[in-house]
Amino acid sequence: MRAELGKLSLVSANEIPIPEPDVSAEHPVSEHWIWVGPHRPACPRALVEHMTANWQIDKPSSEVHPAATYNANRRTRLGAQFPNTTLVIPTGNLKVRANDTDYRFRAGTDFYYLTGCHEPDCVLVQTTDANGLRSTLYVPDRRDHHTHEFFTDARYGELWVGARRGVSEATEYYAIASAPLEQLAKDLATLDPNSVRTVRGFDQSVDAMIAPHEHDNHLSEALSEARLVKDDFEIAQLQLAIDATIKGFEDVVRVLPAAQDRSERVIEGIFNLRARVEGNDVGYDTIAATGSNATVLHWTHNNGTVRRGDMLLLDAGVECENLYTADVTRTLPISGVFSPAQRRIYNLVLAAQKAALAAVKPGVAFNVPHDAAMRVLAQGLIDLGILSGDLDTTMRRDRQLHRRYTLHGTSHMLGLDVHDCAQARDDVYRGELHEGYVLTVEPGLYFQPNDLTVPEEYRGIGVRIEDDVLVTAEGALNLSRALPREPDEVEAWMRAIWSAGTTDLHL
Ligand SMILES: [Mn+2]
Repeated sequence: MRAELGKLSLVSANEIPIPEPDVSAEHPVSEHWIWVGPHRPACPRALVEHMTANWQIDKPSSEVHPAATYNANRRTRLGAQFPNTTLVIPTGNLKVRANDTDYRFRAGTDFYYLTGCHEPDCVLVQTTDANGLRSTLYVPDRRDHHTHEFFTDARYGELWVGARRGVSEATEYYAIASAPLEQLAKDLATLDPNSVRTVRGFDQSVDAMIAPHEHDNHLSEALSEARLVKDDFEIAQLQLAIDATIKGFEDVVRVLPAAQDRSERVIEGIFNLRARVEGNDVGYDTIAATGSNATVLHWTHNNGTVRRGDMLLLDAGVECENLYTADVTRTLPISGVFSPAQRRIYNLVLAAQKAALAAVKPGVAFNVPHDAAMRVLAQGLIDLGILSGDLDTTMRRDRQLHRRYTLHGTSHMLGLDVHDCAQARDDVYRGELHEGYVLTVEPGLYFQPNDLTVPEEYRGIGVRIEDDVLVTAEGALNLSRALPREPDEVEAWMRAIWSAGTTDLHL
């Protein structure tokens, strides 16, 4: 992709006449001009020469990615599952948000799990055969000062978007053999199509290079299932993300008085600010739902008004630099004190969560904590007069009337993705829990504001309590336990933050 810059000397201003641009996509260069794209004026060759010369070259860094050893082990384990096969795992491409601006790029999870690489367009290719495992990371050529794209390409040019790692830098940093992406199609063409599997749907150009195979899904299943058990690095990263999330919840409480009578977006903004301030991002759109918006499970409009007598359901998670995300929910009284009705429903959900948490341990089926939570909630709904009949009838597989108010499952896996390991086979995902799994425990009750089966005092109340739990050898460790859950503790925690003084954010 280098511009063919012949050996021309700079042209002095009084040497006229220079011919008008006569370049095009078909004839991209001429003696005096270089074509740089549609709707763009041709670029003077003299400027290209000036812009691409006399830059100091930094000494290569010897830094290595903190997870490089873990990534190599993951590639080895994956390769062992696919003998005599080439696996092609793309990260995906930039996606247009509007016209010529893209969304912030977030690496494909499977690709990232095996490489630690954040750059768009890259592709991991690994082959296991009689000679063992060979992995190659295909990375795009740099758009540095060796090409006019350095300053003429606003999407990739390094003067526009910053330097990134090319082949030699990637080899060093990710501790993996690397090759130019531009060589990928040629290399894949030499392979027997029957021996290639890929993860489809991330990169159209890679999908087009590889004939579909009936067992392509085995690769994404294997990758999701490999991620079920978290290694030490992953558990530490999840704890970092959770700790940063707890700070965000504290920030939200701190500004809650200032957010009253304002939009829920004040709350969303404060949580997300904490994520950004610490060099992180959010793992999913923050749900900042007050009042009856809390009964909308994925309320991300966050445009309701924060009112003193209501509760705030805040479902938010920081995604750390290495892409592991927290997923935590607390339901807080905006005034700092639960009303009796709010407290009654809150305590019911808390009892369900405790029942579920107590059930998490190795060897039990994925559904056991959920069933424990649902029995508590269903009994509570009967006690409140919302459901009639006895518990066993309510819980019967062919009845399940409590689900009008509980709405969702109690747990999902958590890791690089907020809903992690989603491509795992169902009998594996929903099979027994094992040491090293990380899952959420998040029962809820949701009384729609117009639900005529619910006593009026509870209509519009939505409560969810969500923690992130590591399955240990003996049982479970609640990684988000530092965030208060007991209603008295929640109220005391809010009081303590407020009595320490609110920050003046000029909201
Ligand atoms: Mn969740």
